Amino acid sequence: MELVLYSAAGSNSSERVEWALNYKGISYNRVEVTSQELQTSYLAINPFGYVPSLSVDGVVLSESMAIIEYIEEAFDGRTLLGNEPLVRADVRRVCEFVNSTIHSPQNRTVLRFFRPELEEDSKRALRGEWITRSLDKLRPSICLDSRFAIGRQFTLADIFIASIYKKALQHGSAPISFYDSHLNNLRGIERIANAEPTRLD
Ligand SMILES: N[C@@H](CCC(=O)N[C@@H](CS)C(=O)NCC(=O)O)C(=O)O
Repeated sequence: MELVLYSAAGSNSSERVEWALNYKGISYNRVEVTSQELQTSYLAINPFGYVPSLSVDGVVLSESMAIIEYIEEAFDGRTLLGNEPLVRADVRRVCEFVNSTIHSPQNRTVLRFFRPELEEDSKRALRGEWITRSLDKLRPSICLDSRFAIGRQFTLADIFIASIYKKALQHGSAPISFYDSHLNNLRGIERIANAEPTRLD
């Protein structure tokens, strides 16, 4: 099976998929898509104009959550969703919150549409503030049973949370000790740390 991941430096949604693929030990070719290509030639691959996309023997999948669900179903190995239905639902709850509620409104294209008047610095500050406020809401319902976000094992919830927290830091937000600890715990586990895509921080 030939996998090609269309990704972009600094893309939060792509980082989730890369981290999952690396953790599961699935090999793929990574294609870097430039900002210009996103709006031109790449539209033939993904008409949404967003990365990531994953080509599986020429069939293109898009939307990070759908891609990761596919990886989960199509490849054997360690689950990233958990084993129990209730745990899986909880992992999906966190991923959905991060993907839809936290990530989408601070997406560059969304902000450009709704707040075209903002300077780049103001946009960054706003994006960071939105992420940290939302992470505050998430905090009481995660890491209750272990240092992992949900349950007692590493899941997609950890990947989604750690990636969006790093994005807030990249936007210049102040560190949050709870999320620093969560990230450092993940980085303290070799298999997880080795799977983390190249760090921009
Ligand atoms: N819901 C989509 C979001 C994808 C998305 O927002 N991708 C961003 C990078 S993280 C992108 O391609 N942005 C293109 C742009 O801003 O022009 C997913 O989960 O894959």
